[in-house]
Amino acid sequence: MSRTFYVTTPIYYVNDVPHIGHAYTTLAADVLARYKKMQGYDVFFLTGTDEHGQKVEKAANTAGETPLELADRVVKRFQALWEKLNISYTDFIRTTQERHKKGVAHLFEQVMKKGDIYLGEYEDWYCTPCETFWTETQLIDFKCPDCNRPTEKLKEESYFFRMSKYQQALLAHIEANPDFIQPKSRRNEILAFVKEGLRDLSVSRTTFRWGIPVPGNDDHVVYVWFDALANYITALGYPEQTDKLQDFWPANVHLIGKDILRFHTVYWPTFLLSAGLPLPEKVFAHGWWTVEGQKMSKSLQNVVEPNMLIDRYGVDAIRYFLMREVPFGLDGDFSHSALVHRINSDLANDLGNLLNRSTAMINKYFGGIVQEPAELEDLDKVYRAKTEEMLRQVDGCMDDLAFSKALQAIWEVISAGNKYIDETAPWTLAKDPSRRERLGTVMFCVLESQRVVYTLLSAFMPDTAEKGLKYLGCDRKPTSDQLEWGCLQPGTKVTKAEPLFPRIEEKDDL
Ligand code: ME8
Repeated sequence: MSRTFYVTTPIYYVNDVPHIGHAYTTLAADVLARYKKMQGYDVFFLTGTDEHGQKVEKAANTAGETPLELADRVVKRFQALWEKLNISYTDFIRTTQERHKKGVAHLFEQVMKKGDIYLGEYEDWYCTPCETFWTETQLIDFKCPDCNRPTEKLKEESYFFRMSKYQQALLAHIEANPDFIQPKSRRNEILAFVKEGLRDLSVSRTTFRWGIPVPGNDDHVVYVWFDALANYITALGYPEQTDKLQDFWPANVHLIGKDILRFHTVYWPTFLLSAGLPLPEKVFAHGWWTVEGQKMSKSLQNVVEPNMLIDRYGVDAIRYFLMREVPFGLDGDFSHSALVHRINSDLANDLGNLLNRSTAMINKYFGGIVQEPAELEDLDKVYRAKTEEMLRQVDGCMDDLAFSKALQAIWEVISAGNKYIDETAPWTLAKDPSRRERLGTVMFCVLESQRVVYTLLSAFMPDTAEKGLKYLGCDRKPTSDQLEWGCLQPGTKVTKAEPLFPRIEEKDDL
């Protein structure tokens, strides 16, 4: 039986067009999905859009469209961006799809049957951008404690979910599963929140219509977060006991931004506990991107538009930068100078140069043909060991979702490659006919190490990896059995590489 791996992104609201923050989460999921696929896992990678709720209804009114027209239009923007960013998702769920609506209604009924949903009345402060109710004591100057925007007092009849009933069970689960919420700082934050006690949660609305009707009471629509979170199972066919649901639920990891941690680690698990479904294995909350030191916001007009970046710098430069620049889990800053610096130093200089000089040399010395290596000398052995050690390191990093650290480990081997060439000085060996076998061995080592590097990089930079491997004469789809030293076949024809990443002059970039 094959091993399965299920990774999800948040489903994005359609009242906003995609920006670099959305691209970040989806890209991280893609890198993980590609890595796991390469490792032989049967991967299900889910993304999609969150199309119900007051926020979307309001945005549609402002735009003079129906909510569905707005959603249809914006969804295309998301899907086009994911294509451009080379995102290999398995399924794209929209919460307005029948399959989803049916699943949400069923989940709601299940929780109701359990006696965990009751009708009551709500009077509290509501933050529309966050779609969240707050008590008066939670407000800060009557503003939302999460986003600092004004709240309004709402009174409505509402269905409530007995979240309080699951406080102890959730606490026990978090305590028994140290990896359930990551990183650790986020886990501590949620532990403290749950320990303070959980209030019952309003899970329906009557003040607007744009949502899934509550089963048996059309005056209410299901609360948008109850609706949205269920996407992780409705996409697998829930409530039908499909093979997909059996194979992939519980998810291995929900990737989210830190802004929606509580929804994923308190609301969602308690809904699942009530419905008698297993909890996801891990919820990982990454940090927040600012832009040139400032919060990204429409009013500041500093929203970083990924399409424009990809057109300007190329998709893999952006993929590399986002994964490399900031340790996953921490906040980070996006700046053009940092991006240009990474492209020039890591991609053009380190990665590109190594490929250029080594493929040029083998063409010059051996007509591009890989030679049978002789016995390895100490320098070669150290280089080989470093390459093999990188494989172990990257594997550990990917388990921890430490993408930046994984790339760092790969770049150490790339730097070691450039140093290896300097130390073995193939141009000197080439002058001495008696050292021809040694020269062939040196060439073998530097090409073989890069073959392993590009195979690993296929998770991060799929197009670049494909190009690199092609130059190296390997055009098989990267799989884990190629993640070892010694796969490069003597006799392989290596092509002299064109620069993979041209250098960018800072002044060109204004
Ligand atoms: O919250 N830095 O959707 P959303 C990093 N529909 N990541 C960012 C970011 C930034 N500056 N801005 C946004 C919703 N993100 C709900 C989710 S899931 C069942 C429902 C990313 O469109 C990050 O992943 O507001 C964050 O969690 C997500 O976009 C919020 O997207």
